[in-house]
Amino acid sequence: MSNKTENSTKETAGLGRRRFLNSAALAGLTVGVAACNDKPAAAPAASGAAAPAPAPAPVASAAGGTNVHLKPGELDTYYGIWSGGHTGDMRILGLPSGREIHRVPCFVPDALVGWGITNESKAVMGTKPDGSLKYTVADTHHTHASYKDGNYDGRYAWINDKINSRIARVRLDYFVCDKITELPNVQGFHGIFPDKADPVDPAINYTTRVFCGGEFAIPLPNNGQDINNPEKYRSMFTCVDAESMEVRWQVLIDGNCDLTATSYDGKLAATNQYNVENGIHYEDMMSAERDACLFFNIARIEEAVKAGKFKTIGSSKVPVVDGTREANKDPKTALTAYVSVPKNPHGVNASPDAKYFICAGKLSPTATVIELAKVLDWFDGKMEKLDDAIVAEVEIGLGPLHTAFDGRGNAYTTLFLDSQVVKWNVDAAIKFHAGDKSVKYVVDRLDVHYQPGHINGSQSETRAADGKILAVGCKFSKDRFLPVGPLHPENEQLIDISGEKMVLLADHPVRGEPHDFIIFKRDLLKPKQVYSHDDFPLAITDPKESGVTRNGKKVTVKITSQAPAFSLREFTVKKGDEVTLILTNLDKIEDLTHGFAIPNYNVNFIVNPLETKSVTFIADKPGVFWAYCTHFCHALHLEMRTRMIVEP
Ligand code: RUQ
Ligand code: CUA
Ligand code: CA
Repeated sequence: MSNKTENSTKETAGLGRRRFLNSAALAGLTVGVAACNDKPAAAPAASGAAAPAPAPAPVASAAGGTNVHLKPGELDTYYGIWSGGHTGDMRILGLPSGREIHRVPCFVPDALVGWGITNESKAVMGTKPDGSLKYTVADTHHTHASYKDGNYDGRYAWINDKINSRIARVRLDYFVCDKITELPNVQGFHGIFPDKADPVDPAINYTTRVFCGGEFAIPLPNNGQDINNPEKYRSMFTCVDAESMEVRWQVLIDGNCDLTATSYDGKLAATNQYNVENGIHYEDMMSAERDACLFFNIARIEEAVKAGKFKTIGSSKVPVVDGTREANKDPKTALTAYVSVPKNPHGVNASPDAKYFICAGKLSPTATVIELAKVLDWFDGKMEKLDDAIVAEVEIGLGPLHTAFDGRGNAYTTLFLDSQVVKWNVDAAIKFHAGDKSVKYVVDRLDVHYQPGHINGSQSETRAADGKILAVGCKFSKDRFLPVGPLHPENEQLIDISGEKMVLLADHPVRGEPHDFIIFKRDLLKPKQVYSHDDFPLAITDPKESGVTRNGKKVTVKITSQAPAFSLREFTVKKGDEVTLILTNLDKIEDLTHGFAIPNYNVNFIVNPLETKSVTFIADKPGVFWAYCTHFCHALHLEMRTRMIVEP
């Protein structure tokens, strides 16, 4: 493998270690992390020029003037949408302050909202035949929002659950999850990215598809056959309809999917692959010197589906087209194109000028710049060698993972092993790669704390990248916060990128493990703060409709809330009844939320202004149960209760 070396003298000192990692990537990875863990964090690691300097004191206001300390009452200028990691939710931050404003439960129950407790949320989450939740764990990694004209349009955001291969959609008007789809025949659903335009119809300049990368290869169908036949294991790339959330089609591939990116013209989607080896064992996945960035020709895939050139797998009705290497040798008809990328790459990111996808090398200290126009040329039969689409492959540092952009031609890549963010100029890297070794493409390096994974800049993944701030998800926080036992928070750091040099602005502890996030201007969202009464089929319009109706053992209880009282002071059911309780909040004032909890019945949920929710439970315990308002709403909040009487 011939990696170009960059020519700055600072870099040369570190090259020995870089080369070592290059040739012995696996060993280097282990050594790198261990070295960092063994040392007191503020002490420079023994890695020559790349040694992290002692942590600088946070700078409140950088050269660019980004002030992270907002005055009381002052609002942030950006929304951040964060993946919640193991909590299976989406977190909403204000930036640059870094304050967490809201959490949107998606995959995992949430006791405040009643997510996983109310009938409406259970219907979104999915239940077993007995009515209990199908899943109660999740692992969210990536979140991205819908586009129009190359910028966020504020309609939706999507988030993945890697454990159970689910994709959730969040409405950005109410900040609620409204749909969850489980992908068929896929394990380890990892990368996710909405398209930004239709590949054929230019009038559709907004998101209509969401692409999902399947990371783990499994026997297809995974029903106990082919367990001992690893050559039969396959991964798939999945397209989900942005509106219906139905799975539109899947592509059977060689190797695996990791992260996902989409082009601004809608023609291409791609996933980086770290396992072109199709390895089942750990070591096998690192045997090849080069893996791939796998491109999908969306228009051709959809033509093939239309023409019936697909199969289905197991009980799934989803059309599956053949994207394997063998079936796609002829560029003129190929659905897929495997551009080679050095050893086990991570992250693939689209530059805001719409020209390039950039893959980070992970086990190779390089970034690979792939020109999209050239990939399209290959599909059109105008370019013979697919790898000629690689316009730069340059050394940037150890363990590169993800890349963000400032809209001024610079890329910012996290270096996991170096615990740094490296700022590099894409055009300069292309010139260097083309042979002009006098070009300095590395602009700046900044130590971060520690081992960064994801990175994203304000508006970075849009045509409107504004180059103001950068957030970095550091996987280890070590000494940066008060110790709280063995589990350390992660450290999300904020960086000012408005000037030539990056300036570290702030540390924020986060619960593990957010992974990915996006940052965009606040005026792109127009959230609604009061529901529309008509949006709820079960809504109660008049408090007079409140009461208990019985149909055999099925009992419906209708209640309304208006501060500071529930419409029913008490209601009576019988032991053994199946009770469905419907609560409409008739308060229509912003910020007037009520809660409803029933002791010993495991019920708690909130109703926001003009919202209706319902719960169903068996009244299996006789007695008196004071159902009460759990959300402080009024001076008489504590008095806001109703007596549920369960007759023996
Ligand atoms: S991955 S640290 Cu799940 Cu987003 Cu790259
Ligand atoms: Cu209603 Cu508290
Ligand atoms: Ca590999």
